[in-house]
Amino acid sequence: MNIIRVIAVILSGYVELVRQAVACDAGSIRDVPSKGELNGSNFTYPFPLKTFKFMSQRQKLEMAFMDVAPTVEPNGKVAICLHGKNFCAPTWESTARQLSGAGYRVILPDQVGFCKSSKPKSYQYTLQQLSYNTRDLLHALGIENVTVIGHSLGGMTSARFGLMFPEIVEKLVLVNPLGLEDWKALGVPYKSIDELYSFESASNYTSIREYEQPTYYVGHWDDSYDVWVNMLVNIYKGREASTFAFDQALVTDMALSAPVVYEFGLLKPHTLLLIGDKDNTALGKQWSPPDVQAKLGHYDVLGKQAAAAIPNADLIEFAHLGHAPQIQEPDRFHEALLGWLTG
Ligand SMILES: *[C@@H]1O[C@H](CO)[C@@H](O)[C@H](O)[C@H]1NC(C)=O
Ligand SMILES: *[C@@H]1O[C@H](CO)[C@@H](O)[C@H](O)[C@H]1NC(C)=O
Ligand SMILES: *[C@@H]1O[C@H](CO)[C@@H](O)[C@H](O)[C@H]1NC(C)=O
Ligand SMILES: CC(=O)N[C@H]1CO[C@H](CO)[C@@H](O)[C@@H]1O
Repeated sequence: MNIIRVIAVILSGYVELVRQAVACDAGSIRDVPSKGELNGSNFTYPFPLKTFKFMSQRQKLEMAFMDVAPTVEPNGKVAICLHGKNFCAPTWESTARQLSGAGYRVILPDQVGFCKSSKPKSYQYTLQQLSYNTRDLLHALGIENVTVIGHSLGGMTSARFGLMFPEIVEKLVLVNPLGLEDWKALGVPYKSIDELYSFESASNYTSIREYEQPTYYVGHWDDSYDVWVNMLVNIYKGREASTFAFDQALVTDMALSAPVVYEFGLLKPHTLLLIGDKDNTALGKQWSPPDVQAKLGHYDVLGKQAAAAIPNADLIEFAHLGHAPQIQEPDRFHEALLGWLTG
């Protein structure tokens, strides 16, 4: 009897070891506090927070993410929302509430180098690497099929994700994505990573607001936008300030160097472009000569071009909105998004 018990204990120990080895290989997930400082950000996250720990480029990294359960009868679908360069996962809060209220499970990650995720001292940022990290997070959560919703740089990453993993993308939604044009081919001068780093290091409330007001919000400013600027300033001034600025410089270089626009014809998923037409965002516009600036960031034209180039795409335009329609007019934005997803 005792022998059997001993064997059972040994066996269960062995099973646990194997389970841990498998879990470690696929990355591991743990709960972390939603409040307080994590990897250089002290922003309070609106839903329970977890991290996904995994190996990438010979480093142990952690991606912070929120996993929001449906608040009604589940529809069996999962949506993942990818934030832009100047936002973090919490900026999707109201969208996540809408989606979970429609039966979706919603995954909201912070990408590596951003927000509450690891800030590597060096990392080869590529849209493909960010897509792999995102796909591995979904694997670790046992999620097989997703609706991918990406804004700005997150939209550019989503397009790459859709090109790489069409078999797991049920639908693709690009909200004022970056990468609808190839900035360097249009004449944006090259900036070294050191120059980009100095530029990033100088970020403060004023510089971020001055950048966002004309591009994101068509010249208008509402006090409610401050929360997202302060979330970012907090990281630029936080414990990981210089590493964050360096990571952001690498990220800018990544987006400038790795166009997706030439591959739009290869995108397989059913795609929705949600475009604020007054957006004039273009990477490198600030340091380009006036004749180049004049060519860049015409989202009223770029949205239509992308919709024509992507084989199975629908386009919804907001004639009077800028780069962040989900922030500027959440009700109209969510009506359009949910209408398309469920329609
Ligand atoms: C986060 O940090 C900022 C500036 O360092 C501070 O003003 C703010 O109160 C902090 N917030 C929290 C929730 O700790
Ligand atoms: C996942 O999405 C793909 C692409 O839309 C679809 O072909 C496939 O049937 C879906 N798989 C499951 C298990 O829902
Ligand atoms: C904020 O940054 C801008 C541009 O980097 C700089 O000109 C300005 O002096 C800074 N303001 C403060 C209050 O630090
Ligand atoms: C790279 C890095 O510093 N990651 C840290 C992120 O935060 C978690 C939780 O505090 C730490 O365990 C990681 O080391």
